[in-house]
Amino acid sequence: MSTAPHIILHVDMDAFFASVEQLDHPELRGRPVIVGARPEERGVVATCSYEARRFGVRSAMPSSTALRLCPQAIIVPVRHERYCEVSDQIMAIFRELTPLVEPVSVDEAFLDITGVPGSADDLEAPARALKQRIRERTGLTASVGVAPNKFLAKLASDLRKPDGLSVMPFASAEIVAFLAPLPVNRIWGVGERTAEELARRGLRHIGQIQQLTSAAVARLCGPTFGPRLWQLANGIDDRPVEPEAREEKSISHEETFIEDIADPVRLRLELLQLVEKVGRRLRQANRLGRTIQLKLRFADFRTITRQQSLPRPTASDRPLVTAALALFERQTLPQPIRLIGFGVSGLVEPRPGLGLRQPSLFDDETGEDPAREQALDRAVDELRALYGDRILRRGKW
Ligand code: TTP
Ligand code: MG
Repeated sequence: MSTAPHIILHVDMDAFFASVEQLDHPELRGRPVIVGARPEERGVVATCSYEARRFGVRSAMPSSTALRLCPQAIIVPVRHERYCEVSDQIMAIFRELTPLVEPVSVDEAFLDITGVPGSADDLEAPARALKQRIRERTGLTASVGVAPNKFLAKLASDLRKPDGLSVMPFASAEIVAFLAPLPVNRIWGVGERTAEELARRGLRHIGQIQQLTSAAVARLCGPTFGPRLWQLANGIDDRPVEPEAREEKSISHEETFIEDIADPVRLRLELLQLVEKVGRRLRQANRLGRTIQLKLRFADFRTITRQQSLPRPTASDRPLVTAALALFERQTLPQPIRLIGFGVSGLVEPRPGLGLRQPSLFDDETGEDPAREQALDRAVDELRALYGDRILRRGKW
C-alpha cells in the first residue's frame, strides 16, 4: 500500500529576541544588537541580531567576549514577557493554517499541513504564504523548512537563514544523496559528545552511516540508539507532529497595525474580523464562551484590557459581535491604536442537544432564532475553510 507523503513545516523565527527589540525600537534596526546581560553583570548573550553575528557574536557567549568581538554592539536586556506575547501571536498564525501545530520553543514550531488544500500541488506555496502572513502581522521574518518529516523539516529551516525557505527532496533516493555529505552532528540528537564517539568509530559523515546496515549500526552504537541513528541518516523519521494536549482556557486573536489607526470606523471593522475569527475557533473547539475581552494598545504602547461577561455562554458570531462593539464604544480613544485584540474566556462545553448557545426564556423577545444563527455560522465557517477569509463578509449585523 502506498500512502501520500506527509508535508511538514518547521518554522523558526530569525534572531528572535533581537528582532523583537529592533521591531519595538526602530533606532536599533540595521545595527548590531545583543540581547542579554551587560558585561559587568558577568552574564551571557541570549541572542544577537544578524548584524552582530557578522562579528562572530553567538548565543550563550559571555557578554564580555561578545563586546570584545563587536565593541559597537548595543546591549539590551531580555524582556521575556514581550517575547512570549509575540510567540503567542506567531503560534496563533500557525493555527490558522492547521490545528496540527507543535510548538518546540518560544520561536519555533512544527506544522503538519498534509491535506491542506493546494499544499501537495505546490510545496512552496503554503510556506511562502505563511512567511508573508508572519511578516504582515508581526513585522518579523521567519525561516521555513518544508519536508516529508520533522527531522528533514528542521534541517531545511536552517539552510537559508535568515528569511529562508527551503524545500527538501521528497523522494528517498534524493533524500539519501542530500544527507550523505553532511557531518553527523546534523542528525537530530547528535551533539558534540556523540559526534566524537561516532568519529572514533570512523563515522564522520552521514553517508558513512548510510553505507552500513541497521544491524551493524546497532552493534556499534547500541540496540536503541543505533537503529534510530540509521533511520535518521537515511532520512526516515515517523514521529508525528503532536499538538499540545492542554485544554484551551481562552481563545483570542489580535492584530498589530503597520500604521497606527485613529479612525473608529476602521477600528470597528478590524474588531469585527477578530471577533469572527474567535467565533470560528470557538465553534471548531466545540466550546461556548462566558466572558469577552477587548485589548487596545495605544501609539505610546500603553495597553488596556476590558472584560465583560455575556448574558449567557455563546459561540455564535452575532452575540459576540454585539458585545464586542458595545465594549469598544464605551472606550475613549485618546491616541491612535497600534494593536487591537479580542478574546473569549470562561470556556464551557455546550450541553448535548442544545446547540451552540444555551437557550434562554428571552429568545422570543430578542427575535433571534438560535437554530438559524447556528446554521448560518456553520455555513460561513465552511465557506471560509474552502475559500479563505476574504471570500465573504456578512453585510449586516
Ligand atoms: P534560536 O531560534 O536558537 O535563535 P534565534 O531565533 O535568536 O536566531 P536564529 O534562529 O535566526 O538562528 O533561539 C530562539 C530564542 O531563544 C533566541 O532569540 C533567544 C533564546 N535563546 C537563549 O536565550 N539562549 C540560547 O542559548 C539560545 C540558543 C536561544
Ligand atoms: Mg530562531
